Amino acid sequence: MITHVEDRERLRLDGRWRSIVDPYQTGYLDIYGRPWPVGWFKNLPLRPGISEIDWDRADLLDVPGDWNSQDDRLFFYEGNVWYRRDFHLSPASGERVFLHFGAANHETIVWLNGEELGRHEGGFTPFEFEISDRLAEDGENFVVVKVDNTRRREAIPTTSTDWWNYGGITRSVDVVRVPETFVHEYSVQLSAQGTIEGWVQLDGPAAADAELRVTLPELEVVARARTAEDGRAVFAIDTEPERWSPDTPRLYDVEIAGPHDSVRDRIGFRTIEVRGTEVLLNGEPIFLRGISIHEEAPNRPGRAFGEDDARTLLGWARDLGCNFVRLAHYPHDAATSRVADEMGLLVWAELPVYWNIAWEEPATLANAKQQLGELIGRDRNRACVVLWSLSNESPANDARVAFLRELVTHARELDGTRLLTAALMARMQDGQMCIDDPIGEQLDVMGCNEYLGWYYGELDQVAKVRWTSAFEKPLIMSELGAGALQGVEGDEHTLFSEVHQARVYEEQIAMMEQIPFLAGVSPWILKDFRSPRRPLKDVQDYYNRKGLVSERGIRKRAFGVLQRWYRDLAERR
Ligand code: GCB
Repeated sequence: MITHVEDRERLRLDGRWRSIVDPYQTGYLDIYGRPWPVGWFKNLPLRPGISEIDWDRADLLDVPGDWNSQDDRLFFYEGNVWYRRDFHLSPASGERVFLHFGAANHETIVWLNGEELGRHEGGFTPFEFEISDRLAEDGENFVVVKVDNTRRREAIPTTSTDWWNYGGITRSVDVVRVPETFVHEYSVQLSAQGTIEGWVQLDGPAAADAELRVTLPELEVVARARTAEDGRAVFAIDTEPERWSPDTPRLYDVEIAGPHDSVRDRIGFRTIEVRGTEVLLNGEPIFLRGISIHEEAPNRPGRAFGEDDARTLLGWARDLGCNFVRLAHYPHDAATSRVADEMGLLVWAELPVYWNIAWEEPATLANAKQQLGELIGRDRNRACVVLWSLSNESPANDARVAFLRELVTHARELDGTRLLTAALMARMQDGQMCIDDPIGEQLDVMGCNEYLGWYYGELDQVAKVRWTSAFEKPLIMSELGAGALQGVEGDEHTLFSEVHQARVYEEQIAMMEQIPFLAGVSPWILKDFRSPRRPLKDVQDYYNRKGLVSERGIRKRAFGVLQRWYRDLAERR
């Protein structure tokens, strides 16, 4: 995957795409379920049979964007939708061209000029195809994309979740142009020893034995390196950058130049580690004052995308007093971690290995590894990202532990510099909440989701609950909360009232103050979000109401409760 496509010469394909809703896959499969050699991807003129369509008269959908919130008929739709978009670009010698998707949910097949480019499975990570040799000589190209968001047991996520299964091309699409030999991927980070270290991977016919330069103009340093046979070079720069932190989110210009091209990035430098039950940022203990966030748009229905949405959502987190966000339950847009880098918000980034997936299926594990690789590949240069979370509330059985062990190994191979976590569950034992999930052994930081005072436990007893752990490790309380419909005041016994939700927060805060190994918190959740599991009429109406703000961004009482605690903590710790 090309690192940092944002800085490449590119043709944005965002905008209105032709679209056809195809619940029976008529454009793809014949009556016996076999793929048509000549399906809708061929863009043929109208004729009886397979081509009883006219692409030029088809509906329009916005890209990026989920289809559910663009057309009332598609609100609950799960299935196939076709997209088509034309663009003008002729092949040019010495140039390579890639078609890059920020994300499409969930399974995607892409054709260019009627020929299949490839497929991708996974709704939240980027993918791309090289199209250098596939462009039309006259420059008139058409892309056809089939996106299928049908839920499947073996998929990640699996069939049951607590969020909306938004379908479509949900992030930007770019045609990216680079020279024949180009800077394909790179990593630039502060090492534990305090030097800037990294590697650069060139791709192309002149990738071997090539000269590279990594420059940080503000520090007046240049590292030079030569690539090996495989086009890869490692480098180290002995310099003292100012450290990136929530208080000083300092980013440096970094230029990576190969013999034929260069890329510019903005990168922060910090260290992150664990000492006993503490998390250390730049060698100092830090308490993570966080909030969980779903990727739902702040000021309109549907999936969030791009920089503006990220600024609004992360701005609310900042107002709450956060120095940390949990980007639940899947990788969010690349723009979000860039904005978090700028705003100084530490990030927990998460894989959608959620609840009870098909642990025994080799293809499921392979797909989890693939999504993890795509996420790490995209965000490895973001200083804000300090935690990779591998799973949420999965059952502690053997098959799952074996699965997660493999993911842990894979994550450490891909990125040994960040902390690994997972949102676990605790059990009540002898009146205490106890964390002893065996996978805790493999993690650096334990996450824990608990709903004392809401799903279980007496509200006025929550503050008295004590916590133990089988592991001498830091704990992040990765979820806690209660539902409340904004505007319903009620009293502390009125379910779904603001007062009741605020009381749950007060009790929870009193309880958490007593947990000696607590290193952070990310309550559930910043904003009310759509969920098919939440039909309660006139209260939920298909929203999970645990937000601290309503779906329109109006603050509930509990926002103020958490904000006060965070202000207090910021002064104390
Ligand atoms: C959880 C899940 C989260 C749900 C939440 C809830 O434990 O991790 O995805 O939305 O509880 O509201 O029940």
